[in-house]
Amino acid sequence: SEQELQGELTDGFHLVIDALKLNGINTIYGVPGIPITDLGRMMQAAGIRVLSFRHEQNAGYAASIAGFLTKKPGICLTVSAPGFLNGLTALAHATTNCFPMILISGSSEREIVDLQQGDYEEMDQLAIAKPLCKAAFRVLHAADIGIGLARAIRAAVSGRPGGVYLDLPAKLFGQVMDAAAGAKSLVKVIDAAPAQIPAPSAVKRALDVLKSAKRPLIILGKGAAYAQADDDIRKFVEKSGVPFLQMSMAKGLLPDTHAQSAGAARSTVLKDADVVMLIGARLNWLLSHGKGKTWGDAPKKFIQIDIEPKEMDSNVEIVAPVVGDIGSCVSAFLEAMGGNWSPAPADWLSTVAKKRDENVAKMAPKLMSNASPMDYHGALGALRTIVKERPDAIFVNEGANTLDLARGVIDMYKPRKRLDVGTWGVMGIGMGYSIAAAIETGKPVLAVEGDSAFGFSGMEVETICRYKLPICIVIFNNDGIYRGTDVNSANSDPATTVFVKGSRYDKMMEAFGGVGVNATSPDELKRAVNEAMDSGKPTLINAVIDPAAGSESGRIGNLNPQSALKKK
Ligand code: OXT
Ligand code: MG
Repeated sequence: SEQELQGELTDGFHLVIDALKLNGINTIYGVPGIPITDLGRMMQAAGIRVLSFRHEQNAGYAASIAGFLTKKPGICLTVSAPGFLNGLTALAHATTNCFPMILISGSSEREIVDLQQGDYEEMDQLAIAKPLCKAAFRVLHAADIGIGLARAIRAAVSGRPGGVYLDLPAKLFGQVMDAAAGAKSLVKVIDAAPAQIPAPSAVKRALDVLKSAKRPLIILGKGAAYAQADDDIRKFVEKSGVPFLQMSMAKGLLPDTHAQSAGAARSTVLKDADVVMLIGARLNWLLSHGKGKTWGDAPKKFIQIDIEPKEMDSNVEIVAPVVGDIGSCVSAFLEAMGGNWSPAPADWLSTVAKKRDENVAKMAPKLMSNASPMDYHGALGALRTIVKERPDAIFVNEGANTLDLARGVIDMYKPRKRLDVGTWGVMGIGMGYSIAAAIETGKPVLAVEGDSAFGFSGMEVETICRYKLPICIVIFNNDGIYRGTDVNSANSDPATTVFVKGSRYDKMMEAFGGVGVNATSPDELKRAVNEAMDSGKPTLINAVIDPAAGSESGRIGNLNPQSALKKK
């Protein structure tokens, strides 16, 4: 009670912990060291789950995806300068992908840093973080810790979510203050992400445009998945009768096998649609900026639903902008549609379905191949069945061919089950995402990784074994980046895209007590994955893929600049 606290003291360490707990933050991803080692220990003692990683970037990616999965800011805790910089990539990634995250870094003596006198790990971290995140704050007085964290939480989750940096100088932790005053200084953030209700006129305008369409299309982005408005989104899509495309991390919002799914008729719907409704999807490079060859010649009208007003008209004209949070917007649509909405023209839906079924049928035989060494389709055909049978498992995916082909082949059945490289197409999210997904959801994780992609975070297999997480990693080992067949004819160095041939990544897992398997055929792969998913034991399967099977940059080879002078 307040009376008991009279005369008692608290300090920065305890106030940080109390402020986090008061706001329901009970999991931290980080790497210990000066000046936050004791903070980590004390957090753990106070009942916070502190996941200790091998590299801050992986802890940061874990925090970012924890934010996506929970709508609460994922927290990454690092030391100063180098640790901070290691975490910063993930913070920028969170901001780009609109995931709520807070990077908390210890920092060195302000007086010395500002005079540039060469302190231990000297760096003006606040200034460096600022351009890479939504907001950045520094707390200098213990009495401001409560406000500092409240501001960080609000900035991370309200409006369009993103990354926030919170700078805590070493000196802050030891600062002592009266315990009662300290307790009073803490802030429990109320309604951290207030609903943003769309204007009724905007809702009506959007529905009028949708109603006028002959060939409408709905595109669901990961913003729609983030919203956790799954039932209303499904109701809205079904009531509209409009074919839908799901961006990579939106897959499963509605099952990929849904009658209205246009996932396997992507180029057809993008070209031929006359009205396109974007829900939590941005017209960035992944959608060819809403123009050019991908979108065909026929004129198009875009309706866009996004929480960020500045998103509108970013690439092309948006004839019906609807600004608000996705949950509020979609429920407003449902209400405004009323009881007698006539669904999209049936001939368009059947044209799309026909194209989709053709593409699915074309791919089917490739997925049956039991050839050894495996090609991508043979290996993915085996995994596709496993995911179908285990729709609650989380599917993590990175690589080039390993990513692009898995996206097409592996159907998702439930929302927020597919986690991948996101807006930047970044390699290195694999183990951080897998760890956070296991921790935050308690569900088993299947991570399908290119051998290059895995290398960016591979050391975290030790972390996975240490925490005994139910993660099964499958490495599509084709001896390199895109392919394992390049040759350098200039000298004896290997080509820049190839790795040691015949590597056995499974042995890395065995080194830490996990299960390692070398799989050379789809049957072996299937058996090993099923066993891992049943046992929940940390497992790494080295899936041997034909080094010649992949293509340059997977599905995005067109983005490589070409030299006109290149020797043939
Ligand atoms: O309609 P059409 O005919 O067009 O057909 C489409 C669908 O309709 C159809 N489809 C289907 N058919 C049948 N059945 C089903 N179920 C079905 N579903 C779909 O299939 C086609 C394709 O569909 P899709 O995929 O939806 O459409 P499309 O056209 O591909 O979509 C466009 C995009 C842009 C939306 C999509 O391609 C996309 O999301 N792409 C993301 C690409 C991406 O982000 N790639 C990662 C980056 S690549 C590169 O940068 C790499 N690096 C460099 C690097 C990076 N990234 N990061 C860092 C920190 N450092 C360096 C590196 C190092 S990749 C990489 C490593 C690669 O090596 P690995 O060993 O890891 O991997 P491997 O390649 O395996 O060796
Ligand atoms: Mg590879």
